[in-house]
Amino acid sequence: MANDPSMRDVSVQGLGTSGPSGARVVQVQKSLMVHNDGVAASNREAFAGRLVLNVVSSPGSGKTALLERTVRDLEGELKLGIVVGDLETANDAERLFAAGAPSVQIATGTVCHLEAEMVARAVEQLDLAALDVLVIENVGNLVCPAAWDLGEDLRVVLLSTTEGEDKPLKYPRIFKDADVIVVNKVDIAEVVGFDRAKALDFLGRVAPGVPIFEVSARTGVGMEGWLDFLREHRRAKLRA
Ligand SMILES: Nc1nc2c(ncn2[C@@H]2O[C@H](COP(=O)(O)OP(=O)(O)OP(=O)(O)O)[C@@H](O)[C@H]2O)c(=O)[nH]1
Ligand SMILES: [Mg+2]
Repeated sequence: MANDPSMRDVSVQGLGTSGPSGARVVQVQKSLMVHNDGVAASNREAFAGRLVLNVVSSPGSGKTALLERTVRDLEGELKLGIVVGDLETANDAERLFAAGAPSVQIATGTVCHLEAEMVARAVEQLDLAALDVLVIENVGNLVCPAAWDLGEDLRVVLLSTTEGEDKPLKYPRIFKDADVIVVNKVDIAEVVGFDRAKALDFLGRVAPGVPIFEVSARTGVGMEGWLDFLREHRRAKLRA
């Protein structure tokens, strides 16, 4: 957790017992964010010409499952490359590679989000010129990734039906910053008692006007709208 902004406060304060710790904490956090924003801007330049997604959600809501299906559904049409962050294991990169996408795993150790520099280093292992879409699957967390620009065009936020409808109200920052929201696991919505109307109402309040796709990464229900959204944004990126 040492690189999460809020946790950085805690750890720096713990060390700074002999000075004006408050001022120094702000300085450290600010310089980290300024540095990150600078690297994110150069990522954006380096990634030019391809659509770049930053996919965020709580652990287990189906980021990798959605991406596996997206890669398979777009095979032969759009070439996706994936950078994926987790605290440990290369499981997700292996799944995504098996689905057909070149994939790079970042093991963040104790850090609960990806930073622009981590992504820049990971992308060196991809043949960027061969990709139409670069996807960054962030570490599963509804809080930490919010502040960190990675150089993406679109921030994709997932909410799964198993998490409860109130998550957009409890974790508004991440939903507020979304460019698109995917509600996943609609195949089991009924059995887990998911109140769809309530969820859409809460999402609409926190992220008004943001497009929402309701899908099942498992069965494929609802995927067409999501895929069309990607196609359209890919075209817009090329025009720009
Ligand atoms: N029923 C159902 N299960 C799903 C769906 N999508 C994903 N799952 C299951 O949910 C679990 C977690 O899916 P992942 O794709 O690993 O979730 P994730 O968000 O990538 O998880 P982290 O990377 O650990 O944050 C797995 O058991 C998936 O099979 C879905 O649409 N319906
Ligand atoms: Mg995953």
